[in-house]
Amino acid sequence: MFHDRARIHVRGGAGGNGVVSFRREAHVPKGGPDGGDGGRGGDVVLVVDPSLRDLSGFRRGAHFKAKRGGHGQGANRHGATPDALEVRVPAGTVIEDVEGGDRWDLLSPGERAVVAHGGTGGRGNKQFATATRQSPRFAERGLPGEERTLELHLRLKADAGLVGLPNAGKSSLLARLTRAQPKVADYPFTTLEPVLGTLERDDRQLVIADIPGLIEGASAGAGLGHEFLAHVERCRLLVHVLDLKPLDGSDPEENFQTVEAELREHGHGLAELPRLLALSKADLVPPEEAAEAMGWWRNRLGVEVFATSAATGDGLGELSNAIFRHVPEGPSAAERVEARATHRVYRPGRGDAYSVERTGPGAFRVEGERVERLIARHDVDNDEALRYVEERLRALGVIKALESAGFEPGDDVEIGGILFELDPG
Ligand SMILES: Nc1nc2c(ncn2[C@@H]2O[C@H](COP(=O)(O)OP(=O)(O)OP(=O)(O)O)[C@@H](O)[C@H]2O)c(=O)[nH]1
Ligand SMILES: [Mg+2]
Repeated sequence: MFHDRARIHVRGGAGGNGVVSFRREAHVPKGGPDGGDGGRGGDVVLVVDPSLRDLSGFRRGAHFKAKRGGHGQGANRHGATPDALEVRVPAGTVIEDVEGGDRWDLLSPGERAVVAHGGTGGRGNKQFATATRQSPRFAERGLPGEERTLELHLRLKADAGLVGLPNAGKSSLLARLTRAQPKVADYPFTTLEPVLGTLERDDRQLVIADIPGLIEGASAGAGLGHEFLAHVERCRLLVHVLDLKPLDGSDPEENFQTVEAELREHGHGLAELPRLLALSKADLVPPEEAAEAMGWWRNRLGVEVFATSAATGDGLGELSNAIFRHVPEGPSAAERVEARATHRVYRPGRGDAYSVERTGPGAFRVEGERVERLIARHDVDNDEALRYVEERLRALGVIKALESAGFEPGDDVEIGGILFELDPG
């Protein structure tokens, strides 16, 4: 069984807390603040491991949690930041955070993506000392790490893809051309998952993908067509496998059109990929008929055409030479482009923006990432911490915004689920 999908949960480690501490020395009755900062939480990182072939190593709904940062300590000792938690995935894994909109595409061995950042550590009380607040009795808490649900899927890394209708003889060709052993049978939809095989020559290896049969409507999702078509997107060459004389009496020309139409409909450049045409099961027709068909298709398409038989091996040497000729050496254009693009596509709005809303008489709510982070970091039951929070809110313009919304000192304010009485001095 080939697993090309998985869903996992990842969570960065929480940041360590800053600490409240004061220097203690003999002869010094009360030293200054010396509470160290908390360390950052560990990241969760996905790394390409070339020894992995598919996503079968992931249990259903597996969770990956990185370690939390160490807490700060007295004497200005900062908490440690743990190593990232590395999760290994095969090359060609596409990672999507459907909710957040982020997407990473991991192609080559060793490539990495930080999918969940650890939370930042809290600052120790030393950092809050000012001329007017020489002995701060508060410190920041570390922030929770990023948390996401990720959909993983595998895009096959094949150089050439065998495409065609069900029963055309694709798997039989792959089995003869390579050492792969796909299932072959005389009914349609024998192949339900793509199978890869390696075409070998002294100096070069190419990966060939046997794609499950495409049917009319595949580009609109029929018969899992979407997914199969997505698999061939990264191929550099398509070998269209066409039954010379289908047993069901269907017309090869119509069959050819059906498959090509689906490739066009799917988009993503599939229709523009170079093509070879492999007329299959040539042993079932007289040699003259096979030769004639070859000439006819060659004229019509202007591409290289081969009459092949997986039964006798006829035409296979020529076909495999042509595959080598038509697949350029070196990484594919798609790979080069994708490798350069940073894998982050979209980040939901973040930062300093906030909104103020009146939720009832003498009650307000403030929303905004930066403001919520501020509250998460501080214990508002600690008077000194609360006073510090008020200072920051004033500096960020939040107090002004509250006042314009009708706020009066002593009113209730809710930020990030925490309700407190705000009485800025
Ligand atoms: N005589 C003859 N029969 C062949 C040849 N190639 C394939 N067949 C037969 O055609 C049938 C379909 O072959 P497959 O290789 O399973 O076809 P496929 O295109 O992979 O089909 P799906 O996986 O269903 O899409 C099987 O019964 C094969 O034995 C050939 O070269 N000569
Ligand atoms: Mg097959």
